[in-house]
Amino acid sequence: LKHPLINKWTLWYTKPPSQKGGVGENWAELLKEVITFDSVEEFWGVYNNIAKTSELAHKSDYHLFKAGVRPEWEDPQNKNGGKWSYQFKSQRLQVDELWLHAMLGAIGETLERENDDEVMGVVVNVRRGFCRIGLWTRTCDRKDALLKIGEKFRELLKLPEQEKLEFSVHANAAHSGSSRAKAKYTV
Ligand code: M7G
Repeated sequence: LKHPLINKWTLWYTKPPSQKGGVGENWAELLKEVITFDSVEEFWGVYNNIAKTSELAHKSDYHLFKAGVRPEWEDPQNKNGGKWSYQFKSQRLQVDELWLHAMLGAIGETLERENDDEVMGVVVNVRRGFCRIGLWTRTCDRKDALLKIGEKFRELLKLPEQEKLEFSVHANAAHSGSSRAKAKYTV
């Protein structure tokens, strides 16, 4: 018996560049599609068989996106969007738990109201000395809907009062070549 998910989801992985760098090492070539699933059981099957985020090398990412949406700014369904993100000093257990909660919120569709149609996917970035968890949305100026989603994401991650979640616009990140674009909203 399989418990169907409302949407089909694809897991992606960003491979860290090799030490030498070189040809075939740009963003698009490091991004790998892993698997697509549409049931709770398949989700756990995948989860139990891949490396934990805390075991990944620096510069790795996992992305869990709705099937048919590439986890990139350039995708037609992302190009007008943005992301909520939370950056923190990585501690093994914390990142694994936050990432699991983020994925469950996405596939369980608990992050938005039924007609919002905003959530594109969730991402975890493993970087030197810190991690970042993000939630990508389809648009970047539906303030009320986006703030509600940010609040839900905060609750899901169980962030303490003093921690901030920031919303940034993909177009700005793409322009500045970095994800550290200025925050448009904060919750
Ligand atoms: P990041 O992984 O968002 O954050 O971006 P970081 O700065 O903490 O590592 C790192 C780099 O990856 C960017 O400067 C881009 O070169 C590349 N990159 C990241 N994303 C999400 C994209 C994307 O959606 N499209 C393209 N073309 N490059 C990206």
